[in-house]
Amino acid sequence: MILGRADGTMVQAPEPAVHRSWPEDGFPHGVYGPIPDDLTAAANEQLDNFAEILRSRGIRVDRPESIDFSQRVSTPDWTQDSMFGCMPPRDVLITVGNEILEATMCYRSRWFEYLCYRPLIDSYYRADPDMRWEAAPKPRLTDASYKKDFWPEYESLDFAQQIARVRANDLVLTEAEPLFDAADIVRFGKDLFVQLSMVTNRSGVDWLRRHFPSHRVHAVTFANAHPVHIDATWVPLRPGLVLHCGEREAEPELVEYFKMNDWEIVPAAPPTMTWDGLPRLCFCSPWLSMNILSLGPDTVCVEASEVAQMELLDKLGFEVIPVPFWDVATFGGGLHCSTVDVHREGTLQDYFPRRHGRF
Ligand code: ABU
Repeated sequence: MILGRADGTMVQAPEPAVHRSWPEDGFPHGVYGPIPDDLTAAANEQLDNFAEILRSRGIRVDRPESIDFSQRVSTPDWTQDSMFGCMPPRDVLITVGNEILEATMCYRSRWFEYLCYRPLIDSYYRADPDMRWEAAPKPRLTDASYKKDFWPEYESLDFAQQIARVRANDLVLTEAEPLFDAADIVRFGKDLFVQLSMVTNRSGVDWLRRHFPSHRVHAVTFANAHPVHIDATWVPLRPGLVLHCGEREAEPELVEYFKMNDWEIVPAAPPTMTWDGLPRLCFCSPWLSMNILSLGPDTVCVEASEVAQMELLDKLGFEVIPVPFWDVATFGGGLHCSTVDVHREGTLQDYFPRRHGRF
């Protein structure tokens, strides 16, 4: 596994893809800078503890290299006043079979984040002659990639209007070029489900479809007004069992596809964490409670205070490993977000022999 680091993470400088505003914590919109040291130290402590838990299970844990995320970065097309960090490697990298793919990303602050992982990827590539190392086309991220004045207009809509926009994928990204975050992809063997979101557009899904011709690549949406990554919404637990954030309704056609292929859809337990209780400068939701890391078909790592989630998984027959992790949320996610599984045992399976509608 690769496990991220909190060091040097920034509240990033303003950019068109994202709107950040935490006036009560000293970061009103437009203000950027390093996340305070006390938050970074607390997150690193939990990350290091998680690394030890994984190692105690015989898992090799590799860590990325932090770089100076406070630096201004530019391409011939734009200049961005800061980078972000390297805590959620899941956003940047995905392993499919013997391939590691670097995602396009769509934040200018994250355009260069792949550099943190290059030493690791290079070492895997040299060690394994069968490994495929791929990078999706680096996007230009000119203003043409973003809808102008999207955020104030979108925030003025009510929930129903926002969900209509989500379902139509009429969000901040245009279709000027393929864009996706790796964490919007969830793997169910031969089927890859890709969430259309604030960070993934239809062109990105189309690129993935052409890139993985041996897989079935499906674009999906959920009733989440701020969709960013699928891994706290639709989470495979083991063959035939998927965990669903019931608050974020799935498309009926997706539900039917799973049911007709004999999958059980289990609603996740309500989070113990509340919106008010989230750590400072956190841009994730309490649904990180279901952002679990599966170590195999019988074993899952779950945030240690998410008692209801742990009980649910215990009842479903899993060995549950509690891992304290809420301090990491500020840095971009939970147990799944913070990791990339580089190597797993097993072979490619087709879990969906029956077709349905567009699936
Ligand atoms: N990858 C983080 C997802 C967080 C959320 O959906 O609430």
